[in-house]
Amino acid sequence: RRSLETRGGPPSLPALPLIGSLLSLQSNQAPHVLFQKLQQKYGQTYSLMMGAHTVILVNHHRHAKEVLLKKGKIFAGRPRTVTTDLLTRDGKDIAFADYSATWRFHRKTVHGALCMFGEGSASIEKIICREALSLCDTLGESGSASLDLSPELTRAVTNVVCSLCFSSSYCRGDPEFEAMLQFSQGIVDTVAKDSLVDIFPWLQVFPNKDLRLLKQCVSIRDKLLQKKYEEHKADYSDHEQRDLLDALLRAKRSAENNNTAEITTETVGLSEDHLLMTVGDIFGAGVETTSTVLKWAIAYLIHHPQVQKRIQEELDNVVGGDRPPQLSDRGSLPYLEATIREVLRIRPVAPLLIPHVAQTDTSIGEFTVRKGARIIINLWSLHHDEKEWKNPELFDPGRFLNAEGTGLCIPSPSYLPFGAGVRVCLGEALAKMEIFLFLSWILQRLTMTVSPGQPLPSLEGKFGVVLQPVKYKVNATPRAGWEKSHLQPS
Ligand code: HEM
Ligand code: PLO
Repeated sequence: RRSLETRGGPPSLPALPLIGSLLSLQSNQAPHVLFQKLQQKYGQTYSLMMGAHTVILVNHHRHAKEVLLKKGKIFAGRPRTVTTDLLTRDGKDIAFADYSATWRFHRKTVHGALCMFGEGSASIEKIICREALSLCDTLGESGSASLDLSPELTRAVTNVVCSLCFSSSYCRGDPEFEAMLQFSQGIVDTVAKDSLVDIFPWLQVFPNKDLRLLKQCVSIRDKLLQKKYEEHKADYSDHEQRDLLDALLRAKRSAENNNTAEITTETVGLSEDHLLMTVGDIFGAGVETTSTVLKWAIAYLIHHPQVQKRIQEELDNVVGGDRPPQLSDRGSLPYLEATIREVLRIRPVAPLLIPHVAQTDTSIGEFTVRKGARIIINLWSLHHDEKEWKNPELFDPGRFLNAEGTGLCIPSPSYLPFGAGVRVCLGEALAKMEIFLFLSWILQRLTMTVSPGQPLPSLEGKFGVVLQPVKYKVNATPRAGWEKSHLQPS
């Protein structure tokens, strides 16, 4: 009977040919594309060995949902890898921490703090709009010069997450901000090098140069986090919770004073390391993900001026020119919302999510899975599945509109830009608010183009811990009536 239910493990790649293909394809083929192609030979779910670890690749939404939702808790573990251990002091953060009471407690605390911000007087919406105004002013002043949007977009999203985490922000040219740009890119480039699955340490081709760079960048980041931590500790008050770091400090204090209760510093792990690594996660995720989506969105809008024009017409009709867009407009701007969904489909920020680990012996579909197996959900395959998406490489926001073009829909179950289940993205709501507000403010006031003769932005992603676009330059031209910013912050 048993053999009827499960057929043993998934089809397995021979180990040696995989090494060969990984090494030869490394330069011109990103892992998510390679893993998508290997389906043709091995089926939608297959396994391979990476060092001593069994890795199972899931390329279809049915199995992906079984892993993330139906068996979410069984698959809620995370692997330890050389680079993420370096980044997070052996998994003392949220994203790269294994399933545990400590992980659950930190996730809950951060979630609570973010929710509180939504309502408070310094609401997230106000913070984002302040940064959107400053961003639009800077871009509008660029005149006819071509500029790399990346530093300005990054400063805007950094300031949002800085306000949330530390109640601080950066001015243009702030040396601390310039340093942050450097170390964060260094971390994105190197943490990604083993694509989170420990391929290279095993093959011993992990270049020491990269590991050294990662250590350097992590040490600069840690000094910055430590500085913020000391400042907060110095003027902490039980009566006022200014930001996320205060929320974590309060949780730490109450655990320290409450050694009889269930929540003690030992049981939930509220060491200084845990606090630092947790804010480090939110800070890093807050900056790198949102800025990446904005860069992809603008790159696609430049390739598809008719989409940009239709969003601007929608904004003109719904918001007009006398006030800036606000969160309550979100429901009335379906075409903009559909465009955001399409950007998140065609260029998912985390094309392989973060690897999951089976916490017990279990199964995926008819395949048995052993405890400790690493599971990679290939979101790229889900979002580019030809059976689910007609012409998947075509950028078409219309996919997410109903037949009349007046309302939104999710046309396929093969769509999970933020993951799902126990490990679903913790910043989904925040990210959606930011992307909506930044894009609507920009497109109300400015039109993005490239100068005649300049190349269009490349749409080929640079694979890493986030899938980033290659650097490009644009012209930001004020629209009629917006030649000089005339809306002051309220
Ligand atoms: C995890 C996507 C923005 C914080 C994830 C995962 C994905 C994702 C796919 C992994 C889910 C899994 O492993 O199953 C995105 C996208 C974003 C975004 C597409 C922007 C559009 C943010 C922001 C924050 C954030 C702004 C910070 C507030 C996190 C954290 C985790 C996570 C902490 C780890 C959750 C855990 O392991 O328990 N995100 N994210 N993300 N994200 Fe995001
Ligand atoms: C980005 C570089 C920072 O310096 C450190 C950092 C922390 C959290 C990571 C983030 C980096 C990349 C994007 C990640 C995020 C946690 C969740 C998020 C991996 C490495 C995603 C998209 O899964």
